Amino acid sequence: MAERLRFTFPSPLCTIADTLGRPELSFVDLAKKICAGGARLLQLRVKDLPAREFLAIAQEVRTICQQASCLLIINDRADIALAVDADGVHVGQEDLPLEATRKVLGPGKIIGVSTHDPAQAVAAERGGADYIGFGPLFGTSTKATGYPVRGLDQLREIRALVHLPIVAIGGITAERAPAALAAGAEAVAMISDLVLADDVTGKVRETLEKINSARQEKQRG
Ligand code: TZP
Ligand code: MG
Repeated sequence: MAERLRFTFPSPLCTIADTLGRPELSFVDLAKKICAGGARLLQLRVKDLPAREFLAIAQEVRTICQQASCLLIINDRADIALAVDADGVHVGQEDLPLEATRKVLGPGKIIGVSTHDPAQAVAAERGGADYIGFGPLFGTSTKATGYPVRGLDQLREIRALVHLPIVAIGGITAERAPAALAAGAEAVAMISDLVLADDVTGKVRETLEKINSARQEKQRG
């Protein structure tokens, strides 16, 4: 396989736009609120809608993200990512496999793969993923992953095993984000802590500030 350029996350915060728990919000409004908080990385996660509705939402979110200089990753669907010229796709272990996803998207797009154990992480790296998701890091009620909570020690193990950037996911809050980053994740993905906040924009901003101040404190030693 040809060597790929190393991908780096444009932000340590991977916001996930999923209206789960906020039925009064549209995906487009949610994406606007997230971008207004300074997000530079947004994954659009649309479950349970027909493909053409997902496509229409993705098209609008594409424009919002472009205006905000925010990278757009489409969850699950390589075809939709390609159709709206998103920056990439995030696939799980039950979605189209990595090799087929790369065939659909070509070499120029970012592919992230959800992993839950060392074998999956290594397979994603060998298969040419640009980054991996790892989790569930902490307990979460947002998704029944079928995997036990992994915790910070296993995240450290995965960090030592693969060279790809890692985004930790599952039960991450603004308060817990610095610990996940300190354990070796380059980014943290968050759904409920952001999306269920009364003020989504303020929550994104506050989370970014918490991450930045934890980093500065660490640098000061
Ligand atoms: N994959 C592993 S855990 C999870 C996904 C999609 C849910 C993350 O949601 P939350 O609300 O940030 O725990
Ligand atoms: Mg998926």
